[in-house]
Amino acid sequence: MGIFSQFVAKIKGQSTADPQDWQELEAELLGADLGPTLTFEIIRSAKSIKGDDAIASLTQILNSHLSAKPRDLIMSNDVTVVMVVGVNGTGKTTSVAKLAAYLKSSGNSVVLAAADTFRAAAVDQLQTWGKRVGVDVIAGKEGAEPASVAFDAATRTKELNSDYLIIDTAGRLHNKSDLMAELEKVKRVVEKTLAVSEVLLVIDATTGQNGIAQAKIFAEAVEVTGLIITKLDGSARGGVALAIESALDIPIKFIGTGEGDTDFALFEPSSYLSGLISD
Ligand SMILES: Nc1nc2c(ncn2[C@@H]2O[C@H](COP(=O)(O)OP(=O)(O)OP(=O)(O)O)[C@@H](O)[C@H]2O)c(=O)[nH]1
Ligand SMILES: [Mg+2]
Repeated sequence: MGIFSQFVAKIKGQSTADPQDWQELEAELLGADLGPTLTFEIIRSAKSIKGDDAIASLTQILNSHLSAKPRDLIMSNDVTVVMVVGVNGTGKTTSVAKLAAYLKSSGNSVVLAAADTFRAAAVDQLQTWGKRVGVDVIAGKEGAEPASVAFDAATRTKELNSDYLIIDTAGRLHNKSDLMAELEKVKRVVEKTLAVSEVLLVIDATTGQNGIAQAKIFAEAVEVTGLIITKLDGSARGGVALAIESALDIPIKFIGTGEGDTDFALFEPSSYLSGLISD
């Protein structure tokens, strides 16, 4: 059920919403992680809404808070390199595998780089995914520098002339500046061989408003070109997607809706918005 659906149902047939309707909507939006700033802006611009055109008006208002930047993956003439970054446990490795499966299903050759060298299990996890979705995984020795693994992967992928190289990185807390600087280093080193077309930040939809703080700090450390919002399945709190786009103008490119490799899709603003508005 969309976060606006109760509001729309209540004001149907009414000329305008009454004060109690607005209060209820405000509570609903805050509860869905839209955050105070966006909630206030939406309510302010929605004040003129009439019952009979509520859906169209709300769609237009919400749409104006989404990014106008393109949502397709930025392609390179050479191998297209995608780095996947984010805080611990947001779903980076799973999203790397899902993205690989998605690209492979449309006929692309894909190589994965296991640049999360922080834990041995991280490399195993990516290799298991690589086998499952049928793509090669390039890994270094345990404890190797993430930048050196990424560099080797870039060199190999260029030789192989694959279409895509997707680099999995270790989870890191956005307030750890040395770890944030490491991401910039990984990017810089890869770029000795291949341009990095995309840095995709993975945000867990259930982390709520903290997702905005994460996105802000990651975007300061490395040029984030897009977002993957994960765990949108079973989450009534997907409003954080809208809040991040509105605050930072970074386009959401993909969404994750489950643990399987096909639980992944391009972010489609119109279906996202109608999911928020209708029931
Ligand atoms: N329900 C659901 N679970 C997900 C989704 N994406 C990832 N997960 C689960 O979230 C957990 C963490 O996923 P990982 O891909 O290992 O996360 P990570 O960001 O790579 O974690 P670290 O490398 O430890 O930082 C796993 O149990 C995944 O199955 C999703 O879209 N929906
Ligand atoms: Mg991982």
